[in-house]
Amino acid sequence: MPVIPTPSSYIASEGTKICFLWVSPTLGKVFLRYLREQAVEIHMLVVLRLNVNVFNVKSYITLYLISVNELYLIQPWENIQDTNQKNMKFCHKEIVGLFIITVFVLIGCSSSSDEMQKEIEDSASNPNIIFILSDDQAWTDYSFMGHPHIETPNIDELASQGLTFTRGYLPAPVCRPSLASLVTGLYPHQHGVTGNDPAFDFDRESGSRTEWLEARKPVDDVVVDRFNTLPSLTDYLSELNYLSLQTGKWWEGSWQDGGFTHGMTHGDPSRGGRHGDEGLAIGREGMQPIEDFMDEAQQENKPFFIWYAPFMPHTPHTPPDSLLEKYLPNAPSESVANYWAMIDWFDITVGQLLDSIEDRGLAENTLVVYLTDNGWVQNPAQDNQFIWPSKQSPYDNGIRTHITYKWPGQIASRMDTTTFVSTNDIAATVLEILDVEPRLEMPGVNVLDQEELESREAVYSEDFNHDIADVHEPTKSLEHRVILKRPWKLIVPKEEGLSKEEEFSGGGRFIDMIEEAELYHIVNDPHEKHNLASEHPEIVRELRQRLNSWWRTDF
Ligand SMILES: [Ca+2]
Repeated sequence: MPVIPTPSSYIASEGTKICFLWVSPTLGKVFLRYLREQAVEIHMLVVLRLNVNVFNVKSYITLYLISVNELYLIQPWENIQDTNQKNMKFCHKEIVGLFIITVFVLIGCSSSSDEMQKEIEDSASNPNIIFILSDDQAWTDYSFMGHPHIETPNIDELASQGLTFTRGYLPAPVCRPSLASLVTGLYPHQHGVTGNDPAFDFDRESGSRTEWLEARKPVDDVVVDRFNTLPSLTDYLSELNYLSLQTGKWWEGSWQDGGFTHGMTHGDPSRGGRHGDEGLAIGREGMQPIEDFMDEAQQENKPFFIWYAPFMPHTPHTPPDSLLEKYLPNAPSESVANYWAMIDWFDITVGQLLDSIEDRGLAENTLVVYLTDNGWVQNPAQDNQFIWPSKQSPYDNGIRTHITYKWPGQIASRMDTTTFVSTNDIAATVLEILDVEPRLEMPGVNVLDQEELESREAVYSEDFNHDIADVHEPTKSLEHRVILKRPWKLIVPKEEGLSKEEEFSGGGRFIDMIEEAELYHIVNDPHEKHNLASEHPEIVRELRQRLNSWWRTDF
């Protein structure tokens, strides 16, 4: 993590020309670029970001500093409550002066707003972006990844047409943290969404599902409100004039809360809101909301972003009978056949979506990104249940996925089976494509830059309890940290304060922790059969040091 300067250090430094803007980081970047082109001498641009939730004073203002090539978020989320009062005072005290300076600079660069507008208009040439998100599927469970029975022709074709990394890693082995990382490009310990549900007292014996959801909401709002103060891809895209559609899984309130311009998920617990509600109909009940949205975006001649995160192949495993019958003869059990058939069904919907893009003549100007949010190994003896190790585990069946970037004519087709990449790279790569510099605390790299890709030494992952034990200290429920440095993978359990002591309250279930660090030659041993920790203590030591220098837990 970079050293984050405090506002006062900049105020105090003499001779520094500072510009303050009440806009967003993206527009701040555009403005700074213009100032540079005009050779206006300015050392620092401060962007004061107004958050949408005006009733929550504690998260009202987020403050950014943009230096020559860097963007600092002054208030990382964990400090918001502690430092907010100070920053609010800072903002009030300085506001008149800041306003005058801002006006002065704007007057001095009289055409700046026109230039900024032009930048926005230029964004009409930006590509459409589609995220296709599988939900609960192991990295092995595709035809092109070698599965002997599951048929995924559409996802296979997508993978072959794009830049596909078969060694992709998720920042978390469970849905909600993984998706939160995808839209922010941050690890869970940075964005604070570490589990699927908050832990809270509730008698599930006597209470209904709706009562549980309503009791959950005020606790969960701490997580959602904090998360929504962070800039996300949807914010950047809105500023670049995109229309954006949320479908399927979404945990952080409604689609409006998530910064989308269109969406399906309302998030209201009295109507079943938790992780997608009405959005979960997409795919299983057809693709019409996406078709309608694309109609509108094309009519308005605007670039668009589609979040396609259907509840597939996720439970309930309820495939059409024809697909189940297709897999029953080869599957070891009906439970497994159901899971395989769900993957096939999901693949069919992916084909429908891609065909529609093609039919509309949009394929050439559309970036399609594919990934799974976390893994899954079907329990052969029990419908809709997984077995260890898969989801909720730090093993590859929990955190590995292939990642595809397809953009015809812009991204060369290539199957990369060796480089370790992270789904945190997706946000960084998309921002680079949009000519928006990623924030410094974003750990991902632009995967289209081969040099940048090859110079990265390691990627990481974090495994927390399914439930967030303490929403005010979300990292307390950590279970394992993971470092992947080719050809090795090290899994380190949290040494103390075991989260398994925490109460379980959510929709998931408790998973055991490992006792000692485990080391795998993950290139030669992709299914993690041979723990080599005792044979290579020096490698364990070196990787553990790297892990600690990345994110040290000291609680
Ligand atoms: Ca999932």
